[in-house]
Amino acid sequence: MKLLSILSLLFLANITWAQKSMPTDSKATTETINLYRNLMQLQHEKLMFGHQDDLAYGHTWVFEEGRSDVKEVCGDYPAVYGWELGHIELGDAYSLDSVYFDKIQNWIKEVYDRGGVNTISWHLRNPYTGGTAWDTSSKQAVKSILPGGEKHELFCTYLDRLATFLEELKTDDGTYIPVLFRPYHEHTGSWFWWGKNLCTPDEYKALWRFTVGYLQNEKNIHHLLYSYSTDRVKTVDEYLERYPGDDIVDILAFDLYDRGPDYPEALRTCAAIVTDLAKNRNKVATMSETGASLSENPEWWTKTLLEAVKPFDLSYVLVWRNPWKRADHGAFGPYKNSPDATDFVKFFNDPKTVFQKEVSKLNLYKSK
Ligand code: BMA
Repeated sequence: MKLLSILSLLFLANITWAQKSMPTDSKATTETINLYRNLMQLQHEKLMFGHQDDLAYGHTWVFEEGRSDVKEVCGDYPAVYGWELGHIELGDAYSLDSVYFDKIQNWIKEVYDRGGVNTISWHLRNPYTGGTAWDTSSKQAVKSILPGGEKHELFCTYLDRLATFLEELKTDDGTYIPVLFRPYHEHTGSWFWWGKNLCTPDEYKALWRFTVGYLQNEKNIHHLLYSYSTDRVKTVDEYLERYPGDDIVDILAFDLYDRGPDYPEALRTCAAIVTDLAKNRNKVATMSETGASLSENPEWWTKTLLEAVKPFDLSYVLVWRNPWKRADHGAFGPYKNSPDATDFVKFFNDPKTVFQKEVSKLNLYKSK
């Protein structure tokens, strides 16, 4: 009885605390503040499920209104949706994954209307070399786009185009739709031009600070929650080495793919680091990208992923895309009759996980 009352007091304290928290942008819109507070609260109880490009295409289809591989397996859409803006900086009509940006805007609105959560990643081209996000041929890229650098003006045009896309994320009555923005991710590795061996910690932090300042002050954008997202790390120091600051980051995140037997342990290490930091710094914690070879591991959803993350207060886990172009890579989500489909239904039915129908009832954009 005593233990129960202590637990309920702790639970109430979490709710009160969460509902008083503020995102870092002092001009954040009401819906953005509400989303932040509700994410803060929900992470103590539930785990939302997310899927990249879920509404855009799937294992064997592309651009079919209403379709979703996840829904075809478990009867419900995800709660969280990842969208990718690579090539928006070029002024192109569609992304590096061949998805039209105006369609992405419509899906973001649809998700918002249903009470789901949208998150945006950005594999932007290398402004220094003109190559892809994976062009790591020069260590000058980040330095060159900071104020005073030779590519600074070009980089500002990239941010201008990004800002135009974000500015258009409005409902019919003009309410801005909050999104979780996750730029310059996996920077603890060195496969993107903003990665660890390609710039100094100070340059990386300056890139973040310039980006946030530009979007907020020059572009007047105040419907973003900023997500700092490393790749696999082993220590708190490694996680924080390039952290741009509590004053501009709302969400502490990590990406971690299952590439072998050390995955559950690595996942527990990352989840412990990120959730502890989030608790102490009053932030939201997420697993912003994951995925596995599901044909080799058909019970991955419950036996590996859920088992490892269950003890931690993570807001969501998002699995990467189910590409329709076979050459890209395998599907990281389930699809109809996929080898992991039965296990995914168990994952869906677990009381811990949250999908679209449940998230709709939570009113994440309303004040509690
Ligand atoms: C990667 C892969 C690529 C894709 C990129 C951006 O992880 O899925 O095929 O172009 O993300 O979405």
